[in-house]
Amino acid sequence: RALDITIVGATGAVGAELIKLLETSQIPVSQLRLLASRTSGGRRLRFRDEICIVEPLDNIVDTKADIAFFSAGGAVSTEYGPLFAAQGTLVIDNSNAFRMNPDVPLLVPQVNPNALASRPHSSIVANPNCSTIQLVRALRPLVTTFAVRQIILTTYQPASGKGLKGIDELLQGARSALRGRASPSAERFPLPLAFNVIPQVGKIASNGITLEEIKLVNESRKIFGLPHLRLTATCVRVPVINGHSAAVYLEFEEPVRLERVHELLATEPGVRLYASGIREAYPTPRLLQDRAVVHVGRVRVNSENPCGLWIWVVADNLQVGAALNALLIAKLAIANNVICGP
Ligand code: A2P
Ligand code: 11C
Repeated sequence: RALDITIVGATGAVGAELIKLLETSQIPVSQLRLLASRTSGGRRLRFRDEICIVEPLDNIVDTKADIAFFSAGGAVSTEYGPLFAAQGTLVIDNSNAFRMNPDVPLLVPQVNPNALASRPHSSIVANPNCSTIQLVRALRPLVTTFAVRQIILTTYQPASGKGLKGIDELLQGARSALRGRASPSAERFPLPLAFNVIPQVGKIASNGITLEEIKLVNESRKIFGLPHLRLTATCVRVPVINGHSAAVYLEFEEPVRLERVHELLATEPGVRLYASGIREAYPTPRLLQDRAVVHVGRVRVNSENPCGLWIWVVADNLQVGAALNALLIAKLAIANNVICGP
């Protein structure tokens, strides 16, 4: 049957991707409700053959739908997510609000689909952080085939991680710098991002680790069901508009054979491998061609340690890392018959 779908945060960077992906998906939609802040109330957005009028979230009384996608930040999800869920709506939440709640599946359909075998009691399913999604999708065949001793990575995260305003701040900063003007003050980032590299994504805790670095560890452990997985990261903001990159070092218990790694990555659904004899060069965020897959290149064994492997992972954070994963969660929920609430 056709579904009633709500998108909270419909005017944002992830919301816009979600509307585009939903439009071309096979999901039958009887009603699409688009919600955002008061400033966007009355905006008109096209969906398939219809024009939808954006409504302010805080005007909403009726929170019943088959599925509500939330992508308006943690505070909005915390306040409104449970209200929608209490009405029988399946909430697919893109924020950090519920991810580590034991009654909320943290789902990457290509990696841990069984986490949504039945409807969660909370009626909420969490979409992981964008940098986690591309990481676990690239690591899945390696982590499930070999014994991993530890994983060390550095991420290179773009302005779009901070939404449309983040992209705007980068572009404005770049324009000012090119005109020889003083940089506008940083609002979305800790420092001006244009022509800069900032080793901080999210708040820094008292132990010196940032929130983004903590999310990568905790979320990867939950998704893989490996609570003791040894993973550590440095997350860096770079002046790129869109597309996360990560340099990932894996150390295994045994020496690793490059041909076997190639085989595993080349046959992993939704992963595109760049390796000699398979595809030339390596992926970069600006020039990504297929934005629906995870791109892996620079695959090499550590010449100083045969148990060590480096890979370079790039993906569209708004699509693979957010909207597409949310849509695939919805498709899995439909296929598993867990849409209907109490
Ligand atoms: P709006 O565009 O009206 O501000 P982004 O991540 O690109 O910054 O987008 C954030 C999304 O979340 C936007 O759709 C934004 O709406 C929405 N949003 C932000 N704050 C609220 C709020 N308090 N209530 C509802 N939607 C919100
Ligand atoms: C960033 N990864 O690049 C963040 C954005 O927990 O969903 C996504 C935050 C989250 O700033």
